[in-house]
Order: sequence, then structure tokens, then C-alpha cells
Amino acid sequence: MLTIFSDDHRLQAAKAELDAGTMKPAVERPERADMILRHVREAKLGPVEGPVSFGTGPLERIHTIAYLSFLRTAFDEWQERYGTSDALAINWAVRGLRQIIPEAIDGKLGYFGGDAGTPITAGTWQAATSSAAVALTGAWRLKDGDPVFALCRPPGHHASRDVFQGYCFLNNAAIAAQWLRDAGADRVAVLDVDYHHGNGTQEIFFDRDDVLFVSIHADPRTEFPYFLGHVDETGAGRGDGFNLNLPLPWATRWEGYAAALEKATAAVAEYAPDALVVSFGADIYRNDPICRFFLDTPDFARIGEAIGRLRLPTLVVMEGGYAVEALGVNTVTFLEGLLQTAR
Ligand code: OKP
Ligand code: ZN
Repeated sequence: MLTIFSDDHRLQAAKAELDAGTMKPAVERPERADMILRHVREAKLGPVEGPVSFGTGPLERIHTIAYLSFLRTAFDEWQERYGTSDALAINWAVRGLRQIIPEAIDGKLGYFGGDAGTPITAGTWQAATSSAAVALTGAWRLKDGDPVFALCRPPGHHASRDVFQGYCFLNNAAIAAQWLRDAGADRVAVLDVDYHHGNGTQEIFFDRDDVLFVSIHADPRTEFPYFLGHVDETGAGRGDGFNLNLPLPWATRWEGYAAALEKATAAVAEYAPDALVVSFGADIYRNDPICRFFLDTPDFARIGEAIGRLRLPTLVVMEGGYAVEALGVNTVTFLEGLLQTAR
């Protein structure tokens, strides 16, 4: 299996995130992608190539111009005012307030951001655009026929058209799915198996029938991102019936997960897409620091096998996974499972 990877991911190295009322070491850190790459190489999964540049066009198909220009200059504006600390919002454009883009950087961070756990750093723009290029290059290489692994970092599935949150800035999976549409695919499915609901991806495609979004995740009544991911979110307008959420309770084990996975893959099969984008998060692992499911390493192989059985041109896009020591093994176990049934 071909892996696409860029060293630029290391440029996103947040010092800390606000968690439980205090600043804690960032959970989303560079060692994650390096660990995965190491195991891809050790397992001899296949070649590892760098991304090619697709320019800003494909980013503008998903994100607004105003959001992209904010993201490009946010750290410079922050630095002018506060020096080299990471940029974090402390207030938000919530219900009852007017949605006007402020001039001051603090206001902009609260307008365009969704949480205080997603620092913008000096390298965020470069890292995020390279991560999107990794996904785009993976989408392009699907033409060779085999599954492709886009080893993206930072992740993307919480980023909506114009909001960054949950460690995500550009929605890599959505950008890749749209690129596949623009390259001639009539229908694309996005299957999100990260522990957290892919709220950004859902929002982006909610009113469309040309991109199916299916997600298995921890119930948003008790888990981040809290405000989307419920079963009754089935799509809007033309998109009605093309959004499927399968929320699961804390303490879900393989049996519970497998039942949801069956529904998810059946929905994808019924849609019969020309290509499948998998938002893969290894944070469903029982020892992940922010996970409350009980899935083990062998379960990753089963998930991969179930997805491979769909026998669709499949782009795997890396999302979360924070148990760094186990991250490489779990990710490669998933990819090997996928390969086993995909060919
Ligand atoms: C991003 B992805 C930890 C709070 C975690 C944000 C989680 C973002 C997950 N104390 N809040 O979906 O893996
Ligand atoms: Zn996650």
C-alpha cells in the first residue's frame, strides 16, 4: 500500500491545550505521525512518497476565502500583540451575539474557532496545508487502483467550512472527497471511524446527495464535539438520507462496535460510490488517553477487513489516535486488515 507523508507535520507542535481548567501538554503532537511512519516502514507496508502541490484551489472548494485568509495570517497577527506564545481563543461568537468578523485577533480566534484546545502556532498554516496536500496526493494516486494511506497530520474532520476546532484546521477528508468528485467520481462516500464525530465533514456535506457521510463515534451527549453526531441528523434537502450517524455509548466493546460497523458498511455498499474516503482515527483504542471504548489491537484488523470487503477504491485519511506507543501498531494492523480483503 502506498503511503503519502510530509515532514511538514512537525511544524504544528502546540505547547499546551486547555483541559480540565488547566494548561496541559498538547495531546495532538508530532510524535504521533512519526510513530505511525516508523511502523509503516517496519511492516514494509509499501512505498512512502511526499505530497505534490495542488495549490489553494482544492482548499477553496471546501473552505471559505475569509476563513483561509484568517488561518494564513492568524499567527502573525497574534505574534504582533502577544509574542511567541501559541494563539488560543478565550471568547466565542455564541447564540445571541452578532456574527461579525472582528478586527482584533482575539475576536477573530473566537469567531473562527470552536474550542480552547486547538492552538494556532507559527507553523500551523504550513503544516495544515501540507496535510491537505497529503490527502489530495492520496486521492490522485487512487487512480493506480490500490488503497492509499494519506498519513495526514494535523487531522481534519472537526474543521468545517469556516471553523477550526478539535486539533483540526483544514478538513483533509472533505477536501479529498471533493477533489475526487471534481476529477469525475459521481458519488463519493466518507466513512468516519474516529472515536469522535466528524462534525466538520458532516456539516460540509449535509445538504448534498453526491457525498454520503457515515460516522461511528462516541455519543455526543457525553463526548466531544458535543453539538453534532446524533442519530436524527440524516441530511437536509437533496442531502436528506445521505448522512448516517451511529453514536455508541462509553464502554462499547467489540460486539457493540461490530454491529454499528455492519450498518455503516451496508450503507456505503448500498450507496455504491465510485470512491471511499475513510476518516481513520486510532483513538477508539482502549488505552487511548481520551477514549472510553474498549477496543483492542486485533479489533483494528477486523475493522480494516470489513472496510476492505467493500472492494472500493479506498483512500485512508489519518485523523486522531493519541496513545502514541500503540499508535503505529494499531494503524498498521488496520491497514493490513484492509489490504487482506481489498485484493
Ligand atoms: C480530535 B480527533 C481532552 C479533550 C479533548 C478535543 C478532542 C479532539 C479530538 N481532554 N478535546 O477527533 O481525534
Ligand atoms: Zn478523535
